[in-house]
Amino acid sequence: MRCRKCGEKAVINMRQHKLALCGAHYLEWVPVQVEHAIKHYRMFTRHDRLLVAVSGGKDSLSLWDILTRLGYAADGLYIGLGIDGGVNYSENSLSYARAFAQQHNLVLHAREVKADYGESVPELAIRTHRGRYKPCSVCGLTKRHIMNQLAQDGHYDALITGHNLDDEAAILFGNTLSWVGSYLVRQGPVLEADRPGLVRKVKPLCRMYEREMAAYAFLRPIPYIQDECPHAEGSTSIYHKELLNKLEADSPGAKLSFYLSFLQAKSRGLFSIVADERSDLVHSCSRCGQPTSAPGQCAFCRMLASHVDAPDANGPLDP
Ligand code: Q46
Ligand code: ZN
Ligand code: ZN
Repeated sequence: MRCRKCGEKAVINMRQHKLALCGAHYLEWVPVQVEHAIKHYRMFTRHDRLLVAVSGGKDSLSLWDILTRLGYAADGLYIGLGIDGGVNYSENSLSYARAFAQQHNLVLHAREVKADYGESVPELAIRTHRGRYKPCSVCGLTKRHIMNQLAQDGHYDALITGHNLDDEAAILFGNTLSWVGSYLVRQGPVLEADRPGLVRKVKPLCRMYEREMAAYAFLRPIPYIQDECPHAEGSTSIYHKELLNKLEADSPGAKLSFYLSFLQAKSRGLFSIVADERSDLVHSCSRCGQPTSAPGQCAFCRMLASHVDAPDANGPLDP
């Protein structure tokens, strides 16, 4: 297989794009694709201050790298969850994020859930009975809360996450299986700050396959934590990713078309009734001021204060 641009030996063949490229041309091609998504979905401009949520993994560090290469002003935010899992997961992931920031002379805000709230994510999950063995629901709630708070306090124009196409297609697949309209209507490359206290959220990698991001990190090269979070094992979203990979293997481009067709249907008004219903759901948490869909405290503050299970009223199925 030869590079389409220069005829050298190709290092990646993207059947979904009918495109094979050598290492040098691939490293040029990826930022062009990301820039295209940023412009197409009107995500942000070079005048905006951006905050990238970095986990130490390949997607978020590659995204930070690409934004920096493209000339965007992006600081990083790392959230220490206090997850060990026998592989020192949180500590190791922080050291990859720190090393990247240092190497590129970038600002990294590092927050520790335990230092800020007295308990790590696994400890919160056990105390609040929201997942003794799987702290993912507590984790998602906590990360959303801290990311939004820090982006607001730091006056950032947008919060950037490294969700790739595989993540987005799996979330969409899960949301479609249960047909939760309010989740579907809020899923997309841009989540506008349409409620007081909510920071704009964007996903510039939403059209990039996970495999493409792994190849980018490998070729740059960007050292990143190879271990998955130990709690990811056996999760529904991984199962959905596997199903979609089978579909993709038989029908290259199926994941991309599943996601893009959804966005197209949404832009044509498929979920407009659900969107109208949500416009009434505007409340501010009485404790932290962040938006919530019910009067009183938000799901995060209720979780901190109580031992009782509380439904997450804050957002879509988004890890
Ligand atoms: S970090 Fe947190 Fe994920 Fe680990 S505990 Fe679950 S949600 S799996 S993206
Ligand atoms: Zn080439
Ligand atoms: Zn609150």
